[in-house]
Amino acid sequence: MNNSDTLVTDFRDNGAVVIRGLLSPSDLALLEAGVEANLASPSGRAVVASPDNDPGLFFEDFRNWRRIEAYERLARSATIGELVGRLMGAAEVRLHHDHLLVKTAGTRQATPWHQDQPYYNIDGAQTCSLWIPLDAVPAASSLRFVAGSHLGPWLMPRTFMTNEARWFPEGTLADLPDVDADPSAYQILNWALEPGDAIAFSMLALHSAGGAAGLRRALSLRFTGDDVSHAPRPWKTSPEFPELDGALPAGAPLRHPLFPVVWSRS
Ligand SMILES: O=C(O)CCC(=O)C(=O)O
Repeated sequence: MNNSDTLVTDFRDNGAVVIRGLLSPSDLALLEAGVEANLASPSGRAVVASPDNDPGLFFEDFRNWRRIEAYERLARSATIGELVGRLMGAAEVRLHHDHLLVKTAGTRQATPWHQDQPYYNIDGAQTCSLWIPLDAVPAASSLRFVAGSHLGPWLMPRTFMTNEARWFPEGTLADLPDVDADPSAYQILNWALEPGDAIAFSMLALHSAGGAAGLRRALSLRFTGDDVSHAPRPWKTSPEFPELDGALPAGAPLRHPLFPVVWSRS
C-alpha cells in the first residue's frame, strides 16, 4: 500500500485518494465470488441505470452485505477498517452500506457528476467510500473527482438517466456545475487502476465516470465515522432504510445493527 501519512493529507485536502495494492489476490477472489453471487441473485433494490438502446448495461445493487458474506468479510477486514479510520480521523468506523456498480463491455452510459451524501440519510463530515474494482480499469472508465469539492456546499442530487430532482426539492441546493463544459477550470483527479487497487473518497466529493469499453465490476463499501448522525428525510433516500422509521431519531448516532462497527481504534 502507498505511504499512509500522504494518503491522509491528500484525502483531507482533495477528498479522494488512490490506494495501490489494497486487496490481496485472496481478497480479490473473495470479492469476485461475492459479486458473481450478487449478480446471479440481485436484491429487490437492484436497478439498471442505462437506457434500453445502450449496447451495454449499467447495473447497480445496494445493501447486500447481510446476505453476501464476502461483502461483510471485506468490510470487516482490519486492513480496510484501519485505513478508513485513519483517513476519516475516526475512532470508530461503521459500515453504512455496500453498493455494486457493474458496467458490461461496451456500456456507453456515463456516471454523471454527483456527490453521494445528498442521496443518503446522514449528516456529518467523517465519511469514506472505498470503490474497489475487480477488473483493470483504464482512466477513461475510472472515477473522476473535482479535487477539494468535498469541502464545498451540498449540490442537488438528480436521477442519473433523466436528471430529475427526486430528493431535495428543486432550488433548495446549489445546482451541479457543468464540469465537462470546461474541465480546465477544475483540478480533476483520475487514476487508471489494476485489480487490488481502490479509490477512497468522501461522500461529498463531486465525481463521475465514463462508460466502459471492457467489463468493469466494482463494489463501493461506504463507511461513516464518529461525527455522523441519522438524518431521516421526507423522501425515499437511495438506498432506502425503511427499517429505521421510528427506530432511530434524527440527529442520533448510527447505533443500529444495520450499521455495524467494523473497526475501532484500540
Ligand atoms: O462506478 C461508477 O461508475 C460510479 C461510482 C460511484 O459513483 C460511487 O461509488 O459513488
